[in-house]
Amino acid sequence: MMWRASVLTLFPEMFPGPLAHSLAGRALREGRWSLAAEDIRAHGEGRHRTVDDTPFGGGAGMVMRPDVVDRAIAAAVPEGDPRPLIYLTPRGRLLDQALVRELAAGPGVVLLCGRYEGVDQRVIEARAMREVSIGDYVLSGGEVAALVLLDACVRLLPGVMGAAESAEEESHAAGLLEYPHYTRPAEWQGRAVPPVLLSGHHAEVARWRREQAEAATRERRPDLWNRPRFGTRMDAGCGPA
Ligand code: 9D3
Repeated sequence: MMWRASVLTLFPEMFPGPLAHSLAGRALREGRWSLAAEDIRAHGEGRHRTVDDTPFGGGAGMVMRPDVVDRAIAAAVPEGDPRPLIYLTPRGRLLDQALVRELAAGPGVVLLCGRYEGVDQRVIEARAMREVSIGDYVLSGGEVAALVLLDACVRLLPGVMGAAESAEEESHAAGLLEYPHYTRPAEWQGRAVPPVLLSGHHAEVARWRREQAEAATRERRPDLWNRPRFGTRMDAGCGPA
């Protein structure tokens, strides 16, 4: 079956947005995945279609009502739908490539985008939502985070990327930053390409790239560098003490 994404949002016009202009957009037109955006406001209360109210206990901002969010979910998701329901929130677990792979391997996703201060906790619990954040910075709502999650998942779907790139993904993305890239011209504004890349010595090129990747990871991402990596025999006690 096709991988299916449903997005619950107050801004359905934000979808597919930038995804229409990339690999994901071509795959969407080719029917390799589907996208449905459900307008939460269509399920709002009263003549003004109210979706939010003031927080119990006081404090700044507004909270999305559980009854409104629940009706939007009920309208978008039939009983027994196997897709995980994911609430994009700064309180969630960090999105990483392992979670992306897990979601891409499943039947699809239902994404709830919050606005204001967020969604009433009771509907999060009642609907057993998984809570996901895309990083430690403040966005104005969940929509851009939903677009990030979808882009990351869709490029892993069968037939979306070339087989070569997919294989690359499997072997290479194992915890190192990439080496730097160069193309023509060989000299530009007085800057030469590293000579080893023009040498034709494939083994030396491979060694230089690995060294560059390791140096960049050590300097820029000590969190990745100090994480146990497979294929380095770190696990066999060959790493730093
Ligand atoms: C005033 C306190 N804010 C917490 C830092 C509240 C708040 C900030 C931002 C409440 C909601 C939001 C909107 N953000 C998202 O909906 C969001 C998000 C994010 O801001 N950063 C990283 N990942 C995500 S996923 C959804």
